[in-house]
Amino acid sequence: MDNLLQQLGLVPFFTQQLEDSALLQERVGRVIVVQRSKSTVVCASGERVVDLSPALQQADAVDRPTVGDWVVLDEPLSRIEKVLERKSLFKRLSVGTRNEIQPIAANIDTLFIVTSCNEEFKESRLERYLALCREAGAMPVIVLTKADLTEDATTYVSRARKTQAGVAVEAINALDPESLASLQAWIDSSSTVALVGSSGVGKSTILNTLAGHSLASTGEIREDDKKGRHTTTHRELHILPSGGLLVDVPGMRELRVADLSNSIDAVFDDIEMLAAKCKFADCKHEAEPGCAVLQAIQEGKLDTRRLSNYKKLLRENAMATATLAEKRARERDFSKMVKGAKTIKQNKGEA
Ligand SMILES: Nc1nc2c(ncn2[C@@H]2O[C@H](COP(=O)(O)OP(=O)(O)O)[C@@H](O)[C@H]2O)c(=O)[nH]1
Ligand SMILES: [Mg+2]
Ligand SMILES: [Zn+2]
Repeated sequence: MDNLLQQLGLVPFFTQQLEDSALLQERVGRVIVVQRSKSTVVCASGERVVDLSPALQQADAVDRPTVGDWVVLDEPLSRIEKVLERKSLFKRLSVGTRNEIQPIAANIDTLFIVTSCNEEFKESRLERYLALCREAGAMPVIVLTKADLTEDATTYVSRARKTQAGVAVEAINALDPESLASLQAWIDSSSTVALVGSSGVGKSTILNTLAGHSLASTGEIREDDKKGRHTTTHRELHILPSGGLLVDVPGMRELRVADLSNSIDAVFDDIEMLAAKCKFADCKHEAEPGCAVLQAIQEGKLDTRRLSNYKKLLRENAMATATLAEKRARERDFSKMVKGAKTIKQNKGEA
């Protein structure tokens, strides 16, 4: 197997999906950038900017290639013919009214959920990311940047640890290579890590410090206008000199959830465990008698904020999931109608 493909994280999970191993020599590659209809793919022979096959152009957003995907190109190496089955996929419900699942990064082993040791830190946002990470099938690490700018990084660490039982938390100074050694432990030679988090928390700085030189531009964000200054405009997969791959995912204002009630339950398994002890099986933990969850709040064992965020995520998820299901049903009906119309036309033609 080509060394470059190995460096890009090609593992048997993907090669096993190829009917013909000869494809490996030239037509298999990994998507490192997606911009509108063009994708940049690295193959054994190098980097190419390619289009999508007509079938992929028509496919649902979630089935189209995204950064991190392994793909098979056509013979002239000018377009993507096939997206190989993904090991994991970080995704969200699209912003706006289209209500489609939007893929963010594919085949991610570890997700660095980046936040800062300052007022930017919000448990509720971390819990949302953790549910999305669990759904993606990646391993979460909460990375607390700007630990050098505060006296009490340990307070932030213990707050972060409470967002999910057993979750890994690292406090760092993203500008200091020595401080990043703790992160290096999570990046082995064929693994892919995605950096997510709000704008300005230090994602690009982490990438640059790990790379040893500037790969992505970094900068202060302007607080005075909502536009901010988006220093990273696109998602890109980078090979680190020490091995391993890193995707810098620019700050996303909205991370809408859909189709992930099981993952939400898993992140909040402390609440789930308490709920099993409620008197009523369908307890909503609002004001019911014998509610073990409310009792835990009274006893100071559970945070009101955590319970309301749990309910909020479940509500948002249920609404989005219903909207998606409706949309899928409408699309099915429409395609049935189109097929029906075609059959009528054909029958008439034959008569
Ligand atoms: N002192 C300090 N500054 C940091 C740290 N991480 C990021 N910064 C600074 O915060 C600003 C935003 O960082 P950037 O990497 O562009 O954030 P991004 O939007 O998440 O990619 C830059 O000026 C960085 O130098 C840190 O751990 N310590
Ligand atoms: Mg950036
Ligand atoms: Zn209850």
